[in-house]
Amino acid sequence: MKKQALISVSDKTGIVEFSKELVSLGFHLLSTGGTARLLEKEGVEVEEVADYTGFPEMLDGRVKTLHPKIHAGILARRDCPEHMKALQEHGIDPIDLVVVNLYPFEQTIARPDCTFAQAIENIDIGGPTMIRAAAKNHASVAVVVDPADYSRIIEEIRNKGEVTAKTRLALAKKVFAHTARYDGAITNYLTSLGEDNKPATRFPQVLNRQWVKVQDMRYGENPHQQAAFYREQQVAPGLLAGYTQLHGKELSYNNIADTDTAWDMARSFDMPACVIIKHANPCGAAVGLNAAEAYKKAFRTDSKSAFGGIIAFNREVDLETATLVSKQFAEVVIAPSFSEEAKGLLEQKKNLRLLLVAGGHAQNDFDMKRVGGGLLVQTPDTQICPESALKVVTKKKPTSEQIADMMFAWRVCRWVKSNAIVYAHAGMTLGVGAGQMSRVDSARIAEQKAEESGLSLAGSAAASDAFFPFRDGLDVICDAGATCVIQPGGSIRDDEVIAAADERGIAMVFTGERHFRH
Ligand code: 93A
Repeated sequence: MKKQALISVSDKTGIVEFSKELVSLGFHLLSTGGTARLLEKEGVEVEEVADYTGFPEMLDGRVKTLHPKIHAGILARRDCPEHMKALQEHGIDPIDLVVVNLYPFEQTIARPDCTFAQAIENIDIGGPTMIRAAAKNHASVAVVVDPADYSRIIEEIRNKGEVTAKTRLALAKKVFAHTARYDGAITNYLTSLGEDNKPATRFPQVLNRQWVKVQDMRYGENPHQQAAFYREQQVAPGLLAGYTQLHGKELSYNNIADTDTAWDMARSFDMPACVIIKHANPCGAAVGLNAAEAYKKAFRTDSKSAFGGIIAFNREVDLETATLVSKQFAEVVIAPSFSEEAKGLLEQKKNLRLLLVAGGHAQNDFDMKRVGGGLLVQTPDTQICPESALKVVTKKKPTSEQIADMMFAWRVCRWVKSNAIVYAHAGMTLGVGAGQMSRVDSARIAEQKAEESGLSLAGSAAASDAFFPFRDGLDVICDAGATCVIQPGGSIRDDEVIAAADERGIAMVFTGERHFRH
């Protein structure tokens, strides 16, 4: 008996060539309306499912393949005499290969003008039913949902006479991931709709996501924890998970976490920038005329802490930059490109990991944070107030140089764990106070850091990620020598803090936006 393949695809990429190969390998093809018409037009011999079942496609195509002659042909156990006898009794031929891809539900709902009715009509019923049946019966049936697998299938049939058991099982796993994702997308969509059936919230009632494992890790945040890294099915250019590793040993859990911050922070600057991250906080960040200058300034902030850091650039790493970087011990260098010479030089360092990542400003749609038995979900903190939105609240007006310093400090401050105080001047951090329970302590630590590095805070700008609840934090900053301060404002004691700034003779601006980071 001829081997039989059922072909029913919405995405018709590569299907004609694939079908021709199947015919040449001796397959009899069954196919649904649109697919059959295309194949016939291209001269491929095919039998319509409707002719085979003796039952027409009906209900505008809602019922095409939902017929026992199809499903029994897929599901029958070839090693079970009763099953095979039942097929014979009912005139059913086994189906050995199922080639299906589904109605494009995700693409349909992604269209801004998509109506509820269009979305519903694009919920595929027959397709998932067939591929689930075929995947269940992978002992005998091969099922292909991804056009990228066509050539491999042809190769196997040609060389081994069949799709091997190993491949059939792999394909079956792909099917259940595929249908789970498909149903997940339907759930996300439906449970995001309002009473009028129009999209009402970006946070669906039931949140479905599919994560694909990139790698198991040797351990997690600590050696006694187990860990793995997952990414989304499609990673937008610019996001960390799309990285390519050019050199070095496997990335650790902490490497990936810190590199994510380093890269996101570096690419948030327009000018050539360098960021050095340690334990999720920048210990130095700077902009400059080029990558080398930015690195020199960033490293200068806190060269002690930079030891073992993660270094990110938003511009190509050239030989000059690589030469400077190679003098320090770093865990990771990430950049949108490396010159050949720079790569050659850095590759001599056995323990340094070099990561290449596409430039771009894509953002995650959601930030997620696990809590006991739950998940906190929010949109990422991508907002940064423009200079035009600054509100000067003191008698003293900032100079244009002070505004530039404050804007830089503010941009850095967004990436520092709260409570965050950042001193900066001339496109370079001078002191970073991170992760303290008291804002005053963060201000003191930032000052201490600057002192240890021999950097003067006289005439610097200071940024505070949230408002000053009292004047004490501001006093520490003034005592340190800063002459301008940028902060959100919004405290019930703003008046007291503004009066303190006036008393100390500094300029202060409010951003109206807060940047807690935990
Ligand atoms: O409307 S359906 O849910 N009912 C079915 O019985 C059925 N059988 C196959 N959708 C059905 N399909 C889908 O039709 C396939 O999953 C495929 O996406 C599409 C191919 O249709 P055509 O060959 O007419 O282009």
